[in-house]
Amino acid sequence: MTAVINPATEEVVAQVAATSLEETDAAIERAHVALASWRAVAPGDRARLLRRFADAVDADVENLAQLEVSNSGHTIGNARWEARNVRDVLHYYAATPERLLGKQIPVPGGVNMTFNEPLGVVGIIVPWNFPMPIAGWGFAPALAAGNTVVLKPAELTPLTAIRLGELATEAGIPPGVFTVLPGKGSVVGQRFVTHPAVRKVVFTGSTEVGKQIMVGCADQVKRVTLELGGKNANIVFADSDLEKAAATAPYGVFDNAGQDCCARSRILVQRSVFDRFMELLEPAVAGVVVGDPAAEATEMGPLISAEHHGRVAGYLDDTTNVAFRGSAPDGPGFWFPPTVVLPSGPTDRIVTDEVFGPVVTVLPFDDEADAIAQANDTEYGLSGSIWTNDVGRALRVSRAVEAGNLSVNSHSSVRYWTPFGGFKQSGLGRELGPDAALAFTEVKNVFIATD
Ligand code: TAP
Repeated sequence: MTAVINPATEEVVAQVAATSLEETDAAIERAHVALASWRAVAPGDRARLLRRFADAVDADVENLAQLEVSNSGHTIGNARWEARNVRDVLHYYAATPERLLGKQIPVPGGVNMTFNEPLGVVGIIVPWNFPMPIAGWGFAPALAAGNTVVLKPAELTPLTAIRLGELATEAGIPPGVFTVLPGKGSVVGQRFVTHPAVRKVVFTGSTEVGKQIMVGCADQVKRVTLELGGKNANIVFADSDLEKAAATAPYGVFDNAGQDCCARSRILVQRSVFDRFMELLEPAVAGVVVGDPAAEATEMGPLISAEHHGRVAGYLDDTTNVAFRGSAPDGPGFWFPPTVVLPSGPTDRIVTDEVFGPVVTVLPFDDEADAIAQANDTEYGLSGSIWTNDVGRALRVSRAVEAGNLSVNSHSSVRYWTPFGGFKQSGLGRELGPDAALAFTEVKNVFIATD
């Protein structure tokens, strides 16, 4: 049994049994057996089952949200959004089974057509920072394309995934088609990589573990999608709406206590407006409401664990030039205040590493070329923001920044209608958007002779 801890109170909220290697193998076998009947379900019926799953999630939004608040310390507002995101993503991909269109290709001597065939069993490995949405981005398109799914939540945050598994069953998703397997990465997750019946691994987590997954998958030429770390730039030009850029910057980085691969954790500000930006940023940071995640007004909760708190705190010491900080409660809970750092330069560890906590650095840049160079001076390439009122510059800089998800005059990263994923060491492949289900298929090409 693994104790599940509420990070806001440090109290045990549940005990969850860890799936063993033998139980993992048995679940993968059941998923393998279920494949034949699941892929044979008529497309309209598979769509209907996914919509029923979405409706079951919709009816359970408040329960799922409360579970996430107590398990992950997410604010209640965020947790509701996350549960509704699972519902919406299921509805979006419920449209897929009836639209998995192939092609008819003109060839001499006959007819050539293509089919999008399901891959088989898909193994999904989920991190602790967004337990619900990241699970849904994997299982909804995978199921829609006719695959069966085994899913491993993070050890720290299994409760909402377990509940989603129950809701799938209640909605009529057949046995073996979608199985949630709480347990250790080194046992359950690793078995997804090595078991030959698992034909694709969808991994979201650290770049370090992602590299191991990629190496492991190579052994069986297993398909893999990797959504990894980020160290994203928020580039503020002098010609932008500086008030709006400063007022929103804290929410671009401190949302989910900075435990967000898309957190804009490097603010780059044009030198001519640097001081003014910092004047505007200070009250915005002070205004972030940090506290009990169950309270409706709360904007930021605690870090996920004592261990992670130690890791984040390790980035700051007496020599760190902290410009200013927000507030955080005293007492139990893994609290860390929003923190703004003026680093000595772009090579400081706090500028180059993914801190994955509520810590942001602010550095000046001289011109457009300098901003682009600094933004790209990282091994990561997941997301970023550009603040400017010059539409030409917005497009030029968006095209030049090496990242998968950019927003202009906004900090939005994830919209399920559009592809999501990273450049460079931030990942491999794309989730979400209209083509995501195709990433869970193989193209088969069939020639029929007519002559
Ligand atoms: P990891 O330690 O990499 O863990 C992620 C998941 O992988 C967990 O379920 C973990 O299981 C499992 N795992 C660990 N070792 C494994 C192994 N050897 N084989 C198979 N599975 C294994 O990451 P984390 O600390 O939970 O999450 C934070 C990181 O995720 C950050 O770097 C963040 O940027 C990244 N992230 C990226 C994105 C996107 S979309 N790009 C989204 C969210 C998070 P356990 O629970 O047992 O450790």
